[in-house]
Amino acid sequence: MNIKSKCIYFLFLSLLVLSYNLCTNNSQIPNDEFFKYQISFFNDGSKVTVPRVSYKKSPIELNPVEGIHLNILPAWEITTGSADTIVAVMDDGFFYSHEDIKQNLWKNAGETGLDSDGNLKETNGLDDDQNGYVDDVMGYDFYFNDPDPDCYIFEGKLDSVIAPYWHSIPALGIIGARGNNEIGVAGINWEVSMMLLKMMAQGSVSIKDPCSRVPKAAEAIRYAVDNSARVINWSGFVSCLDQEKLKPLQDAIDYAEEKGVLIVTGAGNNKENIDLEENYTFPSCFQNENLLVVAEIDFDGYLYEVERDSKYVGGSNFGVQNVDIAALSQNFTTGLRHNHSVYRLSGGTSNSAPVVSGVAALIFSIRPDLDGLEVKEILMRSATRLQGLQGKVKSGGMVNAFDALKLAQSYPQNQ
Ligand SMILES: [Ca+2]
Ligand SMILES: [Ca+2]
Ligand SMILES: [Ca+2]
Ligand SMILES: [Ca+2]
Repeated sequence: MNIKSKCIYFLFLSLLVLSYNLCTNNSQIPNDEFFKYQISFFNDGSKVTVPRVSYKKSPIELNPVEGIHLNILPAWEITTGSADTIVAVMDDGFFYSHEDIKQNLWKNAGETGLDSDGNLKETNGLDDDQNGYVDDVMGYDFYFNDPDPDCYIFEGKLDSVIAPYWHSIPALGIIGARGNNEIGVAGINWEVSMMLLKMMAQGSVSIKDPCSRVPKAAEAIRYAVDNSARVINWSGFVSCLDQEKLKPLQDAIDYAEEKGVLIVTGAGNNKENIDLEENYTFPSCFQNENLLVVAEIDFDGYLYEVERDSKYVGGSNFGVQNVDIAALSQNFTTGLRHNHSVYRLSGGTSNSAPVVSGVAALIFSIRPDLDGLEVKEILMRSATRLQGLQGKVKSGGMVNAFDALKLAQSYPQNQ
């Protein structure tokens, strides 16, 4: 883009924001540096150029169809989230010192402060809140069975030789990068409490027995439920099809369902119909009412497909029985590069699921009396129906933050 077209582009963006302000008297445009690139959250159907990453010139032109966005600006008129809402994030490990994430992390109140000997509860080697886990102040590392849900996927960290793992970083930013703090991006929730549950659902390490992850995932879900999470985002799966070995996971999801905890998962990226038994993936294909399975759409409103000239093959999974709703996955959000906080364009159903988790958390921030099944119903009913999703996902629609919050406001009170 030359200087002139850059100027026109930024002038256009300023006008877009200004005209939106004038039309709605809106004061909720966040001041975050890269909000202008977050067109998955809000756009007016104009072509925009977005960098793929924040640290070098790598523009990509995105051409959204009008109306294909999260519709977040009017939603932020109603709420920008609350630190009282706990969202558990299950993933492979966390770069929790990211500059735009660290402010919105859950702190276990029972493991903070001083114990009776004057030692810090978070490092005293004791299970101060007697929840079964020692020093679990920000969540837990179920993979290595320690309280630090770090982003290293090999035991002993080996910081100097092993790059930290990045998979969870966009999910955290989409759900809850701190908004309106002048740095980075705005999460769907400007404030929220994200609980970090490391369980290595997927990743670059080959595992001899994929079912070995099942008990860790089950334990993570039970931890989230027992420690007051309202939503669990699991942008992953277990590559296990053995029903007997899957039983602990099924039991844990049943337990979450009993307690009204919503579990949001990505549909997967194999461009397959996961209603067919040969394509089943878990947990997405369990039949629990508290599971919300998310497909990925492109800016044209159709299921995402990898470009035909790409060397990769793939696209969003679908299935009118097992996939519930869709969301844009190409979000400009938090990233990680050599232990540094960066920002980048995300993709894949791992990054459409947290969009739905983020909106669920917004709903809980104004309606903490609802349970996860009711919030799922609100998300399904308020989804924007799209022609490209008919016969592909159960709701036939993509998540719409403003419509979801409007419906949540009028949803009957629980007695
Ligand atoms: Ca504890
Ligand atoms: Ca402790
Ligand atoms: Ca650890
Ligand atoms: Ca920010």
